[in-house]
Amino acid sequence: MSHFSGAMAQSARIVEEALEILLPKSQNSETRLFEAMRYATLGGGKRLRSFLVLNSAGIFDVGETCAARVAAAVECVHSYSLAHDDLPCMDDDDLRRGKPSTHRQFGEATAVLVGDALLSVAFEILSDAATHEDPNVRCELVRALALASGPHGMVGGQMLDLESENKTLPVGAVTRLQQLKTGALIAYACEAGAILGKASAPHRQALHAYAHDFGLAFQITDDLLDIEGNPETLGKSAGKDQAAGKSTMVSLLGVERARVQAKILADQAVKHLDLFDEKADLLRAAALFAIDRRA
Ligand code: GRG
Repeated sequence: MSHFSGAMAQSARIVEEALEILLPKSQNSETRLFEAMRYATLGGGKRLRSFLVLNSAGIFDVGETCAARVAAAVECVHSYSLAHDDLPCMDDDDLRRGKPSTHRQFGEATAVLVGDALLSVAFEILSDAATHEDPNVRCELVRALALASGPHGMVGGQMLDLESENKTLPVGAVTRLQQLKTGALIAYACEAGAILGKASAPHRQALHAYAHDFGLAFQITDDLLDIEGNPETLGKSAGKDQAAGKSTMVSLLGVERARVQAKILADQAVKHLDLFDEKADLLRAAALFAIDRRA
């Protein structure tokens, strides 16, 4: 196992443990909801956003417990978005992380509630004093996640995505859609470390710029995998974008130019980290992982 994949696996273990403790578990009347929340969130996924939180926090020597709580909150929002995105009224997917999607396992109404509940739990985690002793830091973490996940971020991007079916969008519009739908939460994951560490403005801006290019490179790779990937390795269906008539960087530029564009963005992302020392090496490696991954 390479140093990078070992570090990814370690991040996944840290956030899995945090989520195991933070997600509700009980024998009372809400048992089915709790079970479905745990099904949607635990035991799967690359935990890339957690990796970004833990390693951006690592640059500023933030304690692992605080960073793990923020990573868990980000994974709650991410898992909610996947559970809702898989619903028949959205992307209508039966498979997620190699197992039946949440609504296929628990029914549509429960999957809607799972998403709603996970979003609330994310803010419950961030606003708890255990996440950071300084209430201003907690408030900033909450506000930044609200912006990244709401109408000015992920949900806004999802709306643009739904409206883009069977339309050819210009490259600029596709870039904006992807920045909102996928990029905003990835950017939050990178900036959260800087918020926790009360980083200087230039350090924060550098992480923001890294996340911007990282997010676009990650999304172009997702679009390439949708065309070229194997559903067994992906753990989800492939060919969805083409079937829905969606404009992606791959449909607009073609496979080869899209691949070149993803590499340019990943290299640019790494360049933005120049003002950090070797503590940012795993973030540098993550930018290359974002474009070389198979799932
Ligand atoms: C329904 C509000 C709402 C938002 C949905 C994130 C999203 C917006 C939809 C997911 C659909 C999708 C395939 C988006 C492309 C990029 C992406 C977010 C892929 C999934 O993220 P990974 O690859 O997943 O990090 P794992 O399973 O590894 O966590």
